[in-house]
Amino acid sequence: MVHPTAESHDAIIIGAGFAGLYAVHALRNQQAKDVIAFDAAGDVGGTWYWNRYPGARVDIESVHYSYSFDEDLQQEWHWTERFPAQPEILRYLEHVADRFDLRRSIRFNTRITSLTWDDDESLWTATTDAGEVHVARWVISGAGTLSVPKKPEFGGIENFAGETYTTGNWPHHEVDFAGKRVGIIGVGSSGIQAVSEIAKQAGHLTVLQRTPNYATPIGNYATDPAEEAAEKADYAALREASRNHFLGVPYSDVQPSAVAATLDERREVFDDRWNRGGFRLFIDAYGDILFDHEANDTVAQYIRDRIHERVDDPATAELLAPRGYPYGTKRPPLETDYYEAFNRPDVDLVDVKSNPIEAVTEGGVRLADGTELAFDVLVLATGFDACTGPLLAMNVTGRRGRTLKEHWADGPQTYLGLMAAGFPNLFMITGPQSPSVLYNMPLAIEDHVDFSVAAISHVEEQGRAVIEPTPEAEQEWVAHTNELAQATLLPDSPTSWYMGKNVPGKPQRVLVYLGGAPTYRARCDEVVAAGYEGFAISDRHSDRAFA
Ligand code: NA7
Repeated sequence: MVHPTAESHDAIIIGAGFAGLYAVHALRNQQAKDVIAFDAAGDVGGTWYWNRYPGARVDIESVHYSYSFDEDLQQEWHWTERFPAQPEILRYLEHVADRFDLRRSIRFNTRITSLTWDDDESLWTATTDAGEVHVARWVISGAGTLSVPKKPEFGGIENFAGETYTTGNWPHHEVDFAGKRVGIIGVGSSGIQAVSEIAKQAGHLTVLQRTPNYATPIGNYATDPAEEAAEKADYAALREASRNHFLGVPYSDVQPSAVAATLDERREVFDDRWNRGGFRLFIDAYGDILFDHEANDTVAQYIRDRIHERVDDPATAELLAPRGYPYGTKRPPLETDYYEAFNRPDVDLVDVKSNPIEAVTEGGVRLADGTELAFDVLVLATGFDACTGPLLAMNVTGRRGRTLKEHWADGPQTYLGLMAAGFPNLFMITGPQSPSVLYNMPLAIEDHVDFSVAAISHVEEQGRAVIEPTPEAEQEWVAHTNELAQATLLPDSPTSWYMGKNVPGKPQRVLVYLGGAPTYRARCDEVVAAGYEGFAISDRHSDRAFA
């Protein structure tokens, strides 16, 4: 039974980042639906609202990492840098919210605490931490992929007498590092970006590293007006090329095989991609890097050599040089002067793999061998409960009282990474087992929102009310995504969040679709062309009637 004080809408949208904002626009402005969106943040931005740490910067050129849905928007907006920093991306999203009048449909500072499907009414009921109740036929979750910070395995943070900051939940006020002893835990993308900046500001910086990372130069530069004009002259073609690329960027120089190339040829290709920056070394060098150990070894050794060139102290360089897992199987970070930071006399590197962090103490951090590291400021760059965490945090209950937590007890189960069997009318934008973080996010989001909006229209045009994947289609998709992962080197990484391995106790199953964005998009198109193959479309009240 619907709650007596519930507010009723056509659709509930979760989040006000790239996904939630576009979903509000697509459903409300383009489809004239009554929508309400929620975000725990005080304003729009999603990831770019929370991740305000020093050095936070996008890893894909913003000319590509931006919305494509509105030609005037993409023509008029000007990026000042090739890879802009967080404040500029946030300004862009604020501009989008203003331009399309989105804020009036969004409740900020409001978190969804439960989402429950009503089998009889075929409606979702959402409760919020403000005690409100909302019902809607449709739910679009733009809750994000990297929005729930991981709880550190070590205890004692509450005992620390100094200041503690988490990269994924950074305060709005300026943090003053001057003259302070700063400790940073974690050298993923966030930690590596933060180290370069904090090193310049802190009295002393200690970097606590567990697994060294294959970080490569981002190659950022101020926007070149001629390059910008050329890109805007045919933006549509650029977007088309992005959508037809594995990672959603218009790179076109990938060579077939590192193994087949000679040493000199490889060196030339690696130097070129290294110098051009971004993800070119990862995705635009050789096609076999993610699939073949021998190919991967060539680029891994190249990166280690470059690290040794940049770090003065050979022992520090060796500690920073990753070994024992393939390049690209953990998300490769991009950096600016990261390795040079360790040439400063006021920056230290501590290996917490051989000597793990035991606990945070009143004065700093205690390691397993009893060493006490004294800090005034502690920065946690320890990562996220990726992909599944944000959805599970909403306490979702589907058909017949089955929770998403139960459904995903052995790892995520979805169809197309977009919906789960038994959770009707709930669209998970860039959900687990979709290309998501391995596809340029704004484009991945637009594709998913467009698919969801089209599916809603399709159901309604038929005079029906419910769409959900069949269990069989879901099982096939899970098997397919696992098979794709097994064909890559990804399972070889001991700690990769792509595989759910960074969070103790998390089921280890691949969280992303590894067939590449073009194959994925083609599959989605086939599904639609075949009349939403793999989905059951039914009427309200009825249990199920296949379309
Ligand atoms: P990541 O990439 O998950 O990195 C987290 C880092 O924190 C990584 O170096 C971890 O080491 C380290 N970590 C986590 N727990 C510990 C403990 N207990 N002790 C020592 N070190 C620890 O998160 P990021 O925020 O940097 O990046 C996430 C994504 O955001 C990024 O990939 C982009 O897509 C944007 P480990 O590797 O587990 O040994």
